[in-house]
Amino acid sequence: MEDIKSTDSEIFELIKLEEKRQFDKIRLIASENYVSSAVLQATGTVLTNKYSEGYAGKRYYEGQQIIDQIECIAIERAKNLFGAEHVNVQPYSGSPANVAVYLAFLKPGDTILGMALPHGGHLTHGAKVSISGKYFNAESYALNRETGLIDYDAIREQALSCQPKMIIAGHSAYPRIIDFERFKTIADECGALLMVDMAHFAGLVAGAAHPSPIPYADVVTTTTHKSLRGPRGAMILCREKYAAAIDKAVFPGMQGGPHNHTTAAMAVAFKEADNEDFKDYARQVVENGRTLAESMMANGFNLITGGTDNHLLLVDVTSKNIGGKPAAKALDQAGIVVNYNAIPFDPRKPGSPSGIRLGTAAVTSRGFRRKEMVQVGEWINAVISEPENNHLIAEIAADIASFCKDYPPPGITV
Ligand code: DSN
Repeated sequence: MEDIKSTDSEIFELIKLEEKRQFDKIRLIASENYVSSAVLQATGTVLTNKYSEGYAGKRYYEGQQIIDQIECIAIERAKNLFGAEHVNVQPYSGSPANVAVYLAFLKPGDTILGMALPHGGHLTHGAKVSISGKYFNAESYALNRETGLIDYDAIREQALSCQPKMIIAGHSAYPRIIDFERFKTIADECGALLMVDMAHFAGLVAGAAHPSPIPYADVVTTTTHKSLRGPRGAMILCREKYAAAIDKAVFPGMQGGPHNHTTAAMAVAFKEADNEDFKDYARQVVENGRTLAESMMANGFNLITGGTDNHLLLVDVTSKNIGGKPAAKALDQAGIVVNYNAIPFDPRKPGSPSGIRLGTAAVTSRGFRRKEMVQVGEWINAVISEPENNHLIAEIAADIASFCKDYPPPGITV
């Protein structure tokens, strides 16, 4: 960092402060993680200097002797890790990856059916404010009002009635495992393609701690930076018969030159994910989710669906006489970083919803296990029970900063 320091001390200081924030706080945002130093190093290389529109062996600029090799390695590693027939590693992130899939298979005005945003779906699964809701006839499915679970019978009925061209499974805030086979049966019955967005749980799939959608879905998208613990980026995995359509949709359909430094960092992350240590990590992420759920419920919190099967928990905090937003703000002050989140059928507005979302991918990367997760649950309860007790919050923040010193995360040496 010496060169940043001398060229731009202002940005240098801010990077150091963010590094310290990530070290000192308990990061429970379900989509975040800590990447390794190796992944960080790959993102900060001269690969950022190169333009490479096209694909290996078919580029529109010369000088691709090295980039072609890097992209091919990333693709082969992703194919092996997930058992996919074809992979495109060029999408800049999850939203462009999803839109590229729509571009490959849909025409404006076609019907798509995805999980409703307030029920845990992603913006790009058909939310009206997103391009997916503006350019397509986006229908959305709700969760079961009583259980908070996906209601496959209701989705089947809705799909048979609205005849979507594509059904989207996957989520940003659903704490349970999805029955991909059931989704495929529904899609086949109404003649739809099945897309699975596995961004949140891709690391669990890679680590064999979650069922894989690959055998069932026509196409799978994922970011690479959540539970998969790679750089900010995304990929699309599909059957060979869709390879040409997907590649054409990503480039030239959606994007220009791929971010080669990101592609290299992805390759490094896929190598890191392809071993027994990563399997242990993925299992521990799920185990930590279960422990945190138990600890939260023992402290009187209401968990949507009554628990978790993956890395995330959705907690209705209103029984503690607080909304999701003030709860998240108080937790942040205390050194526990979460996001406020709508719960299914939330009676409150999205800007001030009933819930908070918690995730265990990042804290598991820094070595938290059962004892630590129980302690985290206790701290969350203490803060949410007295969100205006500034003295208590300052005390907990100091305890957390001291506690975190014993759990140095990957990629940070403070
Ligand atoms: N923003 C991500 C999340 O937090 O789930 C989804 O893209």
